[in-house]
Amino acid sequence: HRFIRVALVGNPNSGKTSLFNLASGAHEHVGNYGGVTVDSKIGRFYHKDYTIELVDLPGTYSLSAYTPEERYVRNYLVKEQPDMVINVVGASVLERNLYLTTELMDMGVPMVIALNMYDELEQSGSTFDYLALSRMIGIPIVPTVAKRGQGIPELLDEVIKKYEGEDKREQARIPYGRVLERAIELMEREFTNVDISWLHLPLRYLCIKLLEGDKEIEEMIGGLSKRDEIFACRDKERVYIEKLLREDAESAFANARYGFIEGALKETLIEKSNIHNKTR
Ligand code: BGO
Repeated sequence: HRFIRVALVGNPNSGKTSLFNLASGAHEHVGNYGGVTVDSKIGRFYHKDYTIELVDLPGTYSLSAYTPEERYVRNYLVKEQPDMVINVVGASVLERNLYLTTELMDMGVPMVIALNMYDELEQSGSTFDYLALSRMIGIPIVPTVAKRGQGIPELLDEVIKKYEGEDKREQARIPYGRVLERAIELMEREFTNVDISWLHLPLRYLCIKLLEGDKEIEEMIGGLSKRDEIFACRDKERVYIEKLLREDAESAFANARYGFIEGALKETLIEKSNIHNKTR
């Protein structure tokens, strides 16, 4: 009998609470994971031969360190290292919801996407080739209607499959474009021979966040002996990015994420109002 620790991450109103209640509802144990201003529920239940511990994290639009919710979710993922994340994505507001997905991808957390409110998507008359998106990003996507419990067993099956390594795909990297990729690469070089394994974060993520000016990540690496060189490179690259792209680094990364989402949806989502245009 195996034990899988799963964290639910998603925007407010994506249906996380419904999914949590339906999945863990009538079962064993509901407790609290302590937090000062925000906290999260824990449920434990069985699925097939597994005990699944599900943590419902606070709803959040992003994983920057601006709001208590954002900080809490990011710290939870870094410190608690759940075996798997279920990213709950509201199907009717895909573009906005997928922003968080791109941040989770940067963090390199293993995840499965619950494409929730699938009923609303179907009713809207739009068609979404979510399997094509899944192939594009290398992440399983399972349609769910959380408030009715639909799709939840299939979602948990995917969690187990991924946990057991049956899904051999690598999660895709968000491509940030020539200018930002070059800055990331130069930052990564600054970390040559620097041990960052204790941070439990991918180097690429660290470099992206430093370039974005993330204060929490900056503090995390403040004790490194090479900190001065790293920060000097960061400062230089931020100026360079702003000069070339005519926007600050933080906006440049955010816009590149939205650009990736827009491109991915252009190929996979036909909204009803657009069907006429696209099929001609
Ligand atoms: C109300 N499909 C549809 N159509 N709705 C869903 C689904 C789904 O798959 N899943 C959840 N909802 P939360 P967060 C409500 O509460 O789980 C609905 O914030 C209402 N309430 O029922 O709370 C769900 O935890 C009165 O809707 O999300 C809920 O992520 C009128 O989406 C809402 C209409 O779900 C948010 C809706 C008194």
